[in-house]
Amino acid sequence: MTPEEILQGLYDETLVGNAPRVLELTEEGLATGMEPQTLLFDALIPSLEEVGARFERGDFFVPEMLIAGRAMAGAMERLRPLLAETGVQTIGKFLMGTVKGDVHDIGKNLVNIMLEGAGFEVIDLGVQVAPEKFVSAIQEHQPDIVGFSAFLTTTMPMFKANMNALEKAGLRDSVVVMVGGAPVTQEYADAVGADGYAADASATVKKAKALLHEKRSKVPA
Ligand code: B12
Repeated sequence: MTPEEILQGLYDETLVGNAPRVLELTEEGLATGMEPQTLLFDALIPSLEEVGARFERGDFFVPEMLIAGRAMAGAMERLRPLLAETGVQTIGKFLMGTVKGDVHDIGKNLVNIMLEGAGFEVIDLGVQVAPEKFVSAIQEHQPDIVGFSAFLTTTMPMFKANMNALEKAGLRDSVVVMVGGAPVTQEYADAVGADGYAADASATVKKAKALLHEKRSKVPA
């Protein structure tokens, strides 16, 4: 198969949620020397975008979304070590979780992989993370940055709930807060008082590094 055929196949088979075939095509792409990033950004992610568009139009329902998501996640597990392959030293600690009420984790997992690739130590709390769980994990792990991921307009308000919980626990000044997820915007991030927002995984890495630099250059009072 040509690289174009592999990308088209990955796109089509992710769309219909054919997980075994998606994994086979991922293997085949890698075996022919294609970059893991190419498989991800030129086929897998565009396919999930199309899944979302079809769901919005009413052509797809939750089960279709679920099997497409699973097919994508299977390929991502295969690509994870390749994307995260790095010789660099740990540059900072990043605590990440999807907010309470929300089970979307593909975007979050991708961000984690890219952060690991850039040298961050990532602690992933998973999905449906309640404010008090973020608080106790921050106390336990003392991360430089905490990230809240939300994919629904109905769960985005959890950002504010999390921020309030951090304030109450006296942790707000000790940790940098980043927010993200499909419906999140810079305006929304500003409105809840987050320190940073990024629209995708590579922008997250850039922003996280910049915020870390800023944090470390601040002289403690
Ligand atoms: C797959 C999927 C599902 C799967 C999730 C599987 C999983 N394990 O994640 C399942 C089937 C479970 C699901 C369920 C639902 N879903 Co859904 N889902 C999607 C879909 C198709 C893809 C999401 C995805 O993974 N994209 C791929 C990643 C790579 O995308 P990404 O957003 O670009 O992620 C990047 C950024 O957001 C950013 N980022 C992410 N997290 C973070 C965190 C930080 C700190 C930072 C800085 C950056 C960052 O970096 C990521 C990587 O580049 C989207 C449609 C879409 N296009 O977003 C709908 C979508 C998010 N779902 C939607 C809905 C409505 C639902 C349901 C309510 C449906 C229902 N009626 O039950 C339920 C809710 C369940 C719940 N309580 O959470 C809507 C949300 C609408 C809204 N505005 O609120 C969407 C937008 C579909 C649509 N177009 O209507 N869903």
